[in-house]
Amino acid sequence: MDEENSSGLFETHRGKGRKIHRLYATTVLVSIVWIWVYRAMQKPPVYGGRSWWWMWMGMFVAEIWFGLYWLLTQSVRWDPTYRRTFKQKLSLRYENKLPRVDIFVCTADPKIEPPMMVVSTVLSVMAYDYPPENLSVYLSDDGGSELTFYALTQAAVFSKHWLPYCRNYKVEPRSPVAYFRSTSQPSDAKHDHDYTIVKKLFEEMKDRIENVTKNGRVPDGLRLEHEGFAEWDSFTSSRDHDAIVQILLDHNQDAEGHKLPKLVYLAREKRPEHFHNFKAGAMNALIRVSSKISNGPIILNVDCDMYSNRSDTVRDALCFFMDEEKGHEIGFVQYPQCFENITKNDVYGGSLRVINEVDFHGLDGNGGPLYVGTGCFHRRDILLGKSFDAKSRIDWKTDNDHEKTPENTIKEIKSLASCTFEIGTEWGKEMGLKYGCPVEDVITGLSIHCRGWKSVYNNAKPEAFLGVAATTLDQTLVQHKRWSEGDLLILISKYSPAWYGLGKVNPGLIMGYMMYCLWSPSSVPTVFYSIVPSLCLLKGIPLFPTVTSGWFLPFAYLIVSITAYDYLEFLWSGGTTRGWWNGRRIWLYKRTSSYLFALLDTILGSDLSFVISSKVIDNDVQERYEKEMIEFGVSSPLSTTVATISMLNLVCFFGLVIKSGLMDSETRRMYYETMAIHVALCGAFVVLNIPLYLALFVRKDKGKIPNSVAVKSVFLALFISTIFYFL
Ligand SMILES: *[C@@H]1O[C@H](CO)[C@@H](O)[C@H](O)[C@H]1NC(C)=O
Ligand SMILES: *[C@@H]1O[C@H](CO)[C@@H](O)[C@H](O)[C@H]1NC(C)=O
Ligand SMILES: CC(=O)N[C@H]1CO[C@H](CO)[C@@H](O)[C@@H]1O
Repeated sequence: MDEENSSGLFETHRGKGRKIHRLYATTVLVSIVWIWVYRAMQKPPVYGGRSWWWMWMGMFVAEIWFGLYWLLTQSVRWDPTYRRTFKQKLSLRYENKLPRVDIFVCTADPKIEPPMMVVSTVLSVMAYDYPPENLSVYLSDDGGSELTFYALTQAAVFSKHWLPYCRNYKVEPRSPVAYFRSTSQPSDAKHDHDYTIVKKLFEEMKDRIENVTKNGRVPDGLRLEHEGFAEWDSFTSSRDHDAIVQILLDHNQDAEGHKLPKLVYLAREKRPEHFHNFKAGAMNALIRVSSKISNGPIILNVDCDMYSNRSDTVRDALCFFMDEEKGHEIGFVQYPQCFENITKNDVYGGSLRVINEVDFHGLDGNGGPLYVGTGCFHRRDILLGKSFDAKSRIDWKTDNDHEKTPENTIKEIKSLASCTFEIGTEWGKEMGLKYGCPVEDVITGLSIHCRGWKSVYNNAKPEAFLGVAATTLDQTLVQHKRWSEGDLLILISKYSPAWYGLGKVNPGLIMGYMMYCLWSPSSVPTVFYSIVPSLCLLKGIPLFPTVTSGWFLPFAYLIVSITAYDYLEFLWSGGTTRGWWNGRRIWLYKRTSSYLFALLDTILGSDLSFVISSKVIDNDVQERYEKEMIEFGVSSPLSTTVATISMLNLVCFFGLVIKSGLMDSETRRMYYETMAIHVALCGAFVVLNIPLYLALFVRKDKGKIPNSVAVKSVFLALFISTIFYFL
């Protein structure tokens, strides 16, 4: 279908090859059931005069878990859906009636999120190809930092030159940092002249901001430049201060006399005795404050490290909301989380490749992707708690009355951002983002789905938003611990997809949510499977069928076909072979450490680590990252667990080599036949972990495994295997 012939503003395709996939999935399901039957019918192994039934049961439970979990993953592979928008048509029909759009950027700490990065993101969204009188950009600064405020005042000045430059030369991307990093001097004389001027202004701004950031305070001389700094006179600390609201640009004019978007700085009130609910609290304050300033019916939410890489993204999203036929059902439009810092073979699996290219398209087919907290457009009324009503449609043509924004004094606006405003209201419950969960965005998205709305996933290329991915192993593991813990908390909360969603949303979508909610419980069977079969090699206790038995078939088929499928899917999603292999390693590390600790923390109610992953890293870490060497570096319970499990497999592997060396050839042949799957599993773990062994025994750089972790893991591995051997 091309743009002319279809009537809507977007079109939807179903994925290809669904029949073949379903056939394949059926064969996998048969093998899974076959294995269950094997476990149920066969007797546990007897060794040394004892029955090892507990191991057998453990394997059985793990295989039941993996089988059921595999079924969940099929929900997102059953009916993948792809979207395409028609921005030209939007322009033809609605160019003069486009709605107001409010953009929320959230930052929390100037040390972890450098002000220069934050303002670059702000500038990228201010420069959208969209009528500026309908665009308002809000920066919420939970750090309440005058450094960030200073950076924003500088960005406001620079925007007067940057926006006309972007408009005149249609530059992409519109984050100045990304633009000047990726482009060279233009050849056209006039463009070249303007490029040089803008680049100089940019470098000067950057120097000023970085100088102030480095000094950690704004010098008195510079404070006089903007009256807004007076707000910091009564400031005690980032956790104890009044609300600060500053309208830095109120549709002022740029250097060429065109209007600029509104630009607002907000630091909500903070008091030590009031809990602030992290980002959800900031978002809710932004929703209220913006309702008195611009009150755009569409809200875009981006993280401060995710700049916009495409200037037509707002128009793109509006094609969904303003579609005459389907638009009124759509609650939010989610864009993928993409990263610019991914190395070729993606050592930390940070690109979320399969999630972006497979899972989310599948979720879209089942009623909509999750809200992931960044790169997401919402309708304001839906965020405020509105339920779906098939009869109610928005008439965008009339809902664009600028005069409706009431004139409020700043004092009234500030009261909306106070600590006490929400007391006794539905904010955080039925209104705005939900509180009480580390992944507030996912649970908010779920409640929107439960109120009857659909969401859509728009994965158009080039990528619309680009962020910074984790560049050390520890950051990766900590980040996944937080995600998996948050998802588990959703599962056991009042808003669990398992009971709250039941009957309200498509069962396929419930399965999709469950896939993420069950990340952390999956750690237990994975840990069991990655330790016990290897340990059994030491004694020769067979937990799997021998090669010559018919029961061997389903195991062999599953191991080969699932690995091949996974590999092909990764390549299809745009990855490399090494990238896939690296991804398998990180998958194992995440499952055996992040997810396990998330589970323990949830059960014990402890908090082993709640850390915001830092976006600043030093030079030699960056260098090793670019060389794709895994950065172990720090000693933490997470890395110790990873190292111990890997060492245990290495010990078992050596045990096997020694043991089989002492056998005569006939016994050895028998042994390998009965223990074939054990040998394959243990061998695969050892090969997968080669980079870890190198980091443990060979590497000398700072990113190697610290000695304390090395000693602990080697000792623990030897201890566990010795105990088991004499058990
Ligand atoms: C950086 O800050 C210092 C101290 O405030 C000041 O003396 C210096 O001139 C500044 N440098 C630039 C390039 O702005
Ligand atoms: C960002 O946008 C540019 C220009 O449209 C495009 O060439 C580039 O591929 C995009 N970056 C990524 C990482 O997709
Ligand atoms: C924080 C960080 O690692 N930034 C890097 C992201 O990737 C670009 C290009 O590959 C580097 O220039 C940045 O330093």
